[in-house]
Amino acid sequence: MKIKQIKVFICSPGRNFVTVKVITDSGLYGLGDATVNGREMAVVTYLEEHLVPCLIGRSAHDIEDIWQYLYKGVYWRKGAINMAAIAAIDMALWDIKGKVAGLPVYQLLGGRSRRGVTLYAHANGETIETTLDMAEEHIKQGFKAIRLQSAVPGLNVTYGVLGDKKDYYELQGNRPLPPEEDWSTHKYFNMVEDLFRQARERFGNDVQLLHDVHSRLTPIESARLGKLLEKYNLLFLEDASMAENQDNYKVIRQHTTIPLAIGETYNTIWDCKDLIQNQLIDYIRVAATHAGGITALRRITDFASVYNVKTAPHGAPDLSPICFAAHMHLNTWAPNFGIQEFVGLGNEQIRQVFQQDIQIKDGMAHLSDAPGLGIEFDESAAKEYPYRRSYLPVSRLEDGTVWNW
Ligand code: EZ4
Ligand code: CO
Repeated sequence: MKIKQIKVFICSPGRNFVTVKVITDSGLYGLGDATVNGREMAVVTYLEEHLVPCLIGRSAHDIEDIWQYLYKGVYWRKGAINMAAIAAIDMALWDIKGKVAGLPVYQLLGGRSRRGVTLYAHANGETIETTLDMAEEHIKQGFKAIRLQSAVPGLNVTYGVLGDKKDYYELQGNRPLPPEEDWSTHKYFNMVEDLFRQARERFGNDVQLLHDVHSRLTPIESARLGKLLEKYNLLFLEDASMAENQDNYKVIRQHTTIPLAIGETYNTIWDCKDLIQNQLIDYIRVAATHAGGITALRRITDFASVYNVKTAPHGAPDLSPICFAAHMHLNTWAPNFGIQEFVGLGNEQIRQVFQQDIQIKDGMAHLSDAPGLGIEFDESAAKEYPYRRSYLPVSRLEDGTVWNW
């Protein structure tokens, strides 16, 4: 079964997605997600100009060989654009293999390890009270784990919070240039403990709580935050600090037992190797789209299991439903799965373009037994939503210094 054609699509059903369709001479095809938020066209060009010509005529069954060929063969290893392109091809090939076998991909990985996939929902608001009102809605719907993000008083916009202007990065409006947002660590510390204290007062101890720092703190500041929040019993603290230097997490670990999670921007196992093998983190959050597909995530997952690190795949809206499907198969299989981030199954336009049968019940997600990844992509619906250039925000300290967004 040979690869006959590879199509690359970019569409914007509310936000931009890059989708790859690998078509074989048997007529079977597979789908993959190659979206890199804010840099979409770089991946489209990279695929069309550099990867696709090398793949026509190869056996669609050689998933591992194709992965190695694209990874080792490029010489310029790693990188967000390169790894997203490899990831999309890889997902599509797993999709094809599942369709040939007549089995969902999780069966090819080793079968089911659990009844369903536990999700955590997002609650965010302009005040602590409205954040907790949203959390209460999720709890009523059956969610057992909630990420809390609340606006920092005195800052123009806060990461993860839908501001007055509704200009939240998740929506991707008309953004000819990156918007800019303020950051103040001092003001953040004045808010964040109250958020979790009030959450525990209101909801008690059963619900699992999470928080995303979005890399705004230095390691010693993260350590201080970890100590402050230990008594509120978080499932994990996400992206407490940047970890290009993986030793940063040693500083945090020396001071606090708060569980730590990181990895949504990572592209390969090498970005998290030290963090995992030194047991400096508790959850690895790599995404199939950004870290090299199902083949790469399976490898990272097995490596992490040796060191008691669980998986908690990134689940933001800029990962397409194809990536979510890939995560669902990995999560259903992985013996060391932890939790899946979840922001809903997309708006009406997204569900028109990407069709899949995933059931959400009592805070868990369940796959159908459709073969492959179990997702369809409607090419003509996608054409109705043309690409629009859009950027993630840039962060600055109050004196104008560029900071981590
Ligand atoms: O900011 O996916 O946990 N989720 C996140 C995300 C990221 C976006 C960046 O494209 O941190 O919201
Ligand atoms: Co995050």
